[in-house]
Amino acid sequence: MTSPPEKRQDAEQRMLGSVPSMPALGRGPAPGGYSRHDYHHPAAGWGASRSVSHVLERAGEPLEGLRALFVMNHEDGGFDCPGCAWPDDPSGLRLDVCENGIKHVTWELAPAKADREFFAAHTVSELAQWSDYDLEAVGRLAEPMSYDPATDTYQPISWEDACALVGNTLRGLDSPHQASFYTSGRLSNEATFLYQLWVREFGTNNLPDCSNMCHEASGRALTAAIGSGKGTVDLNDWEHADAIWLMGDNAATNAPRMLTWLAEADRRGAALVHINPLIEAASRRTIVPHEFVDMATFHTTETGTMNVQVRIGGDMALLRGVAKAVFETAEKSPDVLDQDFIERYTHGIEEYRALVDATAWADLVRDSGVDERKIRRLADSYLASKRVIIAWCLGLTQHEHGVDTVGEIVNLLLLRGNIGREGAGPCPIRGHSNVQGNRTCGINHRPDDAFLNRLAEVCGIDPPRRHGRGTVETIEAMRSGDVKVFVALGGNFALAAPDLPYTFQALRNCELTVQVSTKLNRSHIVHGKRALILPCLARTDKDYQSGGLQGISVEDSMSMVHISYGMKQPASPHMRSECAIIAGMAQATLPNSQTPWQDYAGNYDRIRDTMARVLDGFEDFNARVRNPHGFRIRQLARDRVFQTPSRRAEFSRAPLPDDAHPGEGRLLLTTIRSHDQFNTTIYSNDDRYRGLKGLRTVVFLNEQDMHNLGLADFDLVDITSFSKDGTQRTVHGYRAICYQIPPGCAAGYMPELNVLCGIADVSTQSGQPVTKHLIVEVKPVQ
Ligand SMILES: Nc1nc2c(c(=O)[nH]1)N[C@H]1C(S)=C(S)[C@@H](COP(=O)(O)OP(=O)(O)OC[C@H]3O[C@@H](n4cnc5c(=O)[nH]c(N)nc54)[C@H](O)[C@@H]3O)O[C@H]1N2
Ligand SMILES: Nc1nc2c(c(=O)[nH]1)N[C@H]1C(S)=C(S)[C@@H](COP(=O)(O)OP(=O)(O)OC[C@H]3O[C@@H](n4cnc5c(=O)[nH]c(N)nc54)[C@H](O)[C@@H]3O)O[C@H]1N2
Ligand SMILES: [Mo]
Repeated sequence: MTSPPEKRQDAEQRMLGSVPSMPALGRGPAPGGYSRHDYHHPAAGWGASRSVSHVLERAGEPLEGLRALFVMNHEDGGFDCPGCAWPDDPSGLRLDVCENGIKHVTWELAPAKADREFFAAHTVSELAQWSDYDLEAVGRLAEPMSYDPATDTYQPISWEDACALVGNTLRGLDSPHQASFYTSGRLSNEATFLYQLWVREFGTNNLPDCSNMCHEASGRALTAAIGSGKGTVDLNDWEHADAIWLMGDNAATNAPRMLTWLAEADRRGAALVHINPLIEAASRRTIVPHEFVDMATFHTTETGTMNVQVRIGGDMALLRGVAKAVFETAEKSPDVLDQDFIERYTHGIEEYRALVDATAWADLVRDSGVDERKIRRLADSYLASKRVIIAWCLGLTQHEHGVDTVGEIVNLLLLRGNIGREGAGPCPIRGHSNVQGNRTCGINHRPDDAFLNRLAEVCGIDPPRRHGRGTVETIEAMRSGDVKVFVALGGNFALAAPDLPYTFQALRNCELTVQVSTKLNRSHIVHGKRALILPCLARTDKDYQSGGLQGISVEDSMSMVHISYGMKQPASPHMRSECAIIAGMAQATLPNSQTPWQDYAGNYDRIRDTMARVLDGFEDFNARVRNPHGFRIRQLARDRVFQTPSRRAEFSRAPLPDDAHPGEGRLLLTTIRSHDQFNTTIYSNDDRYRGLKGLRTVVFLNEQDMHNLGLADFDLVDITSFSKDGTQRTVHGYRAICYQIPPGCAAGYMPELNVLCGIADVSTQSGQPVTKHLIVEVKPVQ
């Protein structure tokens, strides 16, 4: 790397879109040609298998890659897919793998080339100019490294010295609240439990996690409404639903194994409703991924019966419109409401009904962007279905009113008793493979007293009671100097967070940043004054401890907990398991601790025994987790036991948001994933189902808006966002693309566009960055 400094400076700035008059750089591979066409093929199928063979080829380990697949998500000795949190098929009949799962697994199987030679050859300033794709493409991290400011390189450090550095720095703080401990949702249940135990024994609840940017709104709304932060349905319910609504979820890309269930639902005549500003691939046709006969004969299955193209942020108005139509019908036919259920199990319907009655159709139509006729059709479909599942993902949560919107989903379900019976219920589609388990096992910056009391009693510690900092609060505190040490168990905080330049500065302010990771990423490049990279085993790696080969457990989107064993030798002998790393850091931090850290790290059964005593639903954990398909954590709300203060399911009564219109000349921008990425990990610059090749620095616009702005496809534009606090941010050199999206709405990719989400752009309801609801102006580059 010998390019002159001023040129190199450009690459970093262009990835942030901050160089005027220059096309921005995306975070994928080096840009080449680009093109766009309409995608008419079914989702999954041969396009998927072609894309998979490219990934395997590029990884250079095709055999390993394939062998891994055949044990993935299988009950005996398999490992849990490190991709999304969609459950495994309990019948075991389906080869439950998908294109994107294969990409994630292959990504983990890389050789450990990020070693001391690599780091000696590249300064951190140089690496800052590399794309995020190039950083991860180096390979797995091989050994612990410590940042040396004198040479601006990472240098090898022993595990003992690394742990001592963490322990000494933490003990040197004035208060434990000056440290913050992040989790990304891949951490196993066992490592999660140890992590929060270390942090709470140390003395803080500063446990931000990726959930603070993901489904926080769902958890809060569900807890208020049904007394549990989780969905109530399982796959058996998916098999018995008469209608499945999919709101704000791009299933073909982000939970592809769901396609199998959507196609089967369609075959038995269930109504499938897709509510999304974009018409996504799962709402068209699919080839069910596991049905190779179908692939060979090119037999496709419908996966969509109705598309409702809601305005960005218009979901709550849409749901309320459906409720209004249901109440209107109930005036003539009261039985369309499940009176028995409502009387026995719910609270607040009269106030809710009055609120809905008082809302004019004109407001509902304007705010949802969907006409009254279509809303009434949706209501007819709802009434025609005995058993309804409403599933949703980020399109609903990353908004100012995410909590209220999820509350409105529950309202609608409650009207017809669509909860706590077969084939019906609320179903948040969780993101990372163990993000739900992380919360179950104690990652929560706002823990409740009951949990802390159990932890205190069983583990003999005195956990802090004061609530800690979530993700955005942590960024602000690092920026102000209130948090001085940042530890991350996985993830890529620097890039996943909002307001990238602000977050970068916050991380750089820290005295020490510690990243426990599998691959090199931006969060190692944007670091504190001192910085550690600690390489850990991944889901596919065999994990040997003093007690022999260890398995870890995870919980999927539908509360199933099962065990997972790695299947290959680690790519480097210096990697450690996450449990071992946490135990090492904990011992160095807490020299007088009574917690048996080394016993825990030596045999995870020991951790599970303790977890069984602390966590509800984990009784007899060690035995039950070894059942062929694990076990389901009992969901009381599934049995109509609602642990709310009223002991009933609560109708929420939130006013409609008044943010439907961003102002003259402005658009609402939502940030989404392409088909070829996993959050901040970018596999290629393509987005197959949206027909786009070779480009990530784009903004999708409605035809009318393109016309008004005088834009043709691929014209360069600048995008300026307007933050809640009155500040503005601009990315330069993006390319406009005409797309089927409602007028006034725009979409582009995360993490590139995270620059546009100001640090103040956080929901007051959930603390989540409102990354699906940014107010922007798009201007052609002159
Ligand atoms: N392959 C792959 N799988 C993944 C991930 C990945 O990056 N790659 N990420 C994982 C994680 S952590 C998560 S949380 C999930 C994310 O899964 P998704 O929620 O599907 O992720 P996004 O791409 O952000 O897509 C949001 C969807 O919501 C729609 N949308 C945007 N705004 C609105 C709105 O206002 N209303 C409605 N109704 N819809 C809207 C978008 O058009 C898009 O279809 O996937 C998980 N699985
Ligand atoms: N604008 C915008 N921003 C968003 C979102 C959005 O929709 N729009 N979505 C948000 C959401 S839903 C989420 S979940 C966050 C994601 O935020 P994160 O979870 O922080 O980010 P990831 O990109 O999933 O993290 C990838 C890194 O995790 C590490 N890793 C992978 N596997 C393992 C493992 O097994 N162990 C350990 N220790 N490390 C591992 C690797 O080093 C890899 O580089 O981003 C959020 N940011
Ligand atoms: Mo997520």
